[in-house]
Amino acid sequence: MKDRNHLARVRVTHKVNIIENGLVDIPMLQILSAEGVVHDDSTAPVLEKEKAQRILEVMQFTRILDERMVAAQRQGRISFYLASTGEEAATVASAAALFDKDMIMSQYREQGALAWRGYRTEQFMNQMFSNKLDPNKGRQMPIHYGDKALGFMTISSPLGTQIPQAAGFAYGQKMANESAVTMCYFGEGAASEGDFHAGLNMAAVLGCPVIFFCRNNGYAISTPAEEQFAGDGIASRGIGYGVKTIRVDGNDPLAVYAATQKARQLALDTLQPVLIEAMTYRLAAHSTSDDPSGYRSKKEEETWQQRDPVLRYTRWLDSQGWLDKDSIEKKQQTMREDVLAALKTAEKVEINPVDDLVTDVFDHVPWHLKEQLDGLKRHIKQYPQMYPKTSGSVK
Ligand SMILES: Cc1ncc(C[n+]2csc(CCOP(=O)(O)OP(=O)(O)O)c2C)c(N)n1
Ligand SMILES: [Mg+2]
Repeated sequence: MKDRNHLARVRVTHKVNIIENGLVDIPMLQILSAEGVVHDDSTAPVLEKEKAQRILEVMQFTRILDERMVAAQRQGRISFYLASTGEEAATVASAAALFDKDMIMSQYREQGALAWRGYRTEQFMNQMFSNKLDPNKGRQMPIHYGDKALGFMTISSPLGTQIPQAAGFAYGQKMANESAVTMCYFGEGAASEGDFHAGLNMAAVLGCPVIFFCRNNGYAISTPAEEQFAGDGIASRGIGYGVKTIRVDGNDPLAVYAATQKARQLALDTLQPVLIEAMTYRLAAHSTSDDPSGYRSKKEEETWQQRDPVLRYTRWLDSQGWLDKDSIEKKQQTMREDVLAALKTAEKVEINPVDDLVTDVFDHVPWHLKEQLDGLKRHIKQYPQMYPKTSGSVK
């Protein structure tokens, strides 16, 4: 049996030493300035033209989808939406640095990563309108997307659940000798959940090739980061768990791409997790149920609008001679039209039969669910005008 020595890494001191917050300096990688200029050419990632242009297109698509769906919620067409405005670089550029065979487990504000993977506009719509074409059969709130073919695990509402799941999934990838990693997205607020700590520790101890990607956007609904934790962000926690850690400017697509590319390579080469803390800002409201004017100033928002990742990246693409302004404007117009057309189509598709509420979970529907279903059917029969067959006809 091997002799253990848990003092092996312990240095003895003869003074009372206080280890303070800030002792470990965790800098933030930034490759592009807010003006879209590369600080140091030697650190810029190599990106071919088509991929570089697609990153912009997907960021723009995400922003258009967000604008349109917030409006659709305001018109009463969907019940809920959650925009990622201001965080498009964090999600799109990180997904762009992955391979298709890598698994993605996300929180809920990562529609950019899903769009990068090729989730189609009509798929977004069918999910949000809970219609018959939604693979989740309308059992989830809007924005709880998932797609097996694209390697994107279905989103779940309770915060942090995907973090230990991602550690486990990556462990499976390692056991199966797959040359692939798991990408796990979450917010800095979710990092307060016990699942974050369990997930990171498990991944570090078991050696799981997982990238923990924290979007530190400054808020968990109305709670600012300074009221959530006293430590140096989320990055400092990675070090505590023995997880290799990178802090990156989350509004800089080139830095996010470079950091994720490096993290992926490290995770695969060392069969160890890597934590990325992307410093960004939630320019949007938390969700359509939230009004940020009650807890933050316009001035603060304006400061972050100056750091708009889409604008920063557009300037860089232009400096490369890779920006065709006319075609970009045309493409954006087409995206707006496509989103609107897909929305109109999806809201006309029938919603799922109520029986779907109780199927797929138990082999035989238990009596208490059957009783509730029968009660619901009687109720619907009594008030048919309140329960139209398509969500587009809900008043
Ligand atoms: C276990 C659990 N607690 C509370 C909530 C309610 N809730 C939903 S989102 C959210 C804030 C999460 O903030 P963060 O992780 O920073 O993500 P962001 O919304 O900023 O992208 C909270 C508290 C929840 N969904 N699950
Ligand atoms: Mg947050």
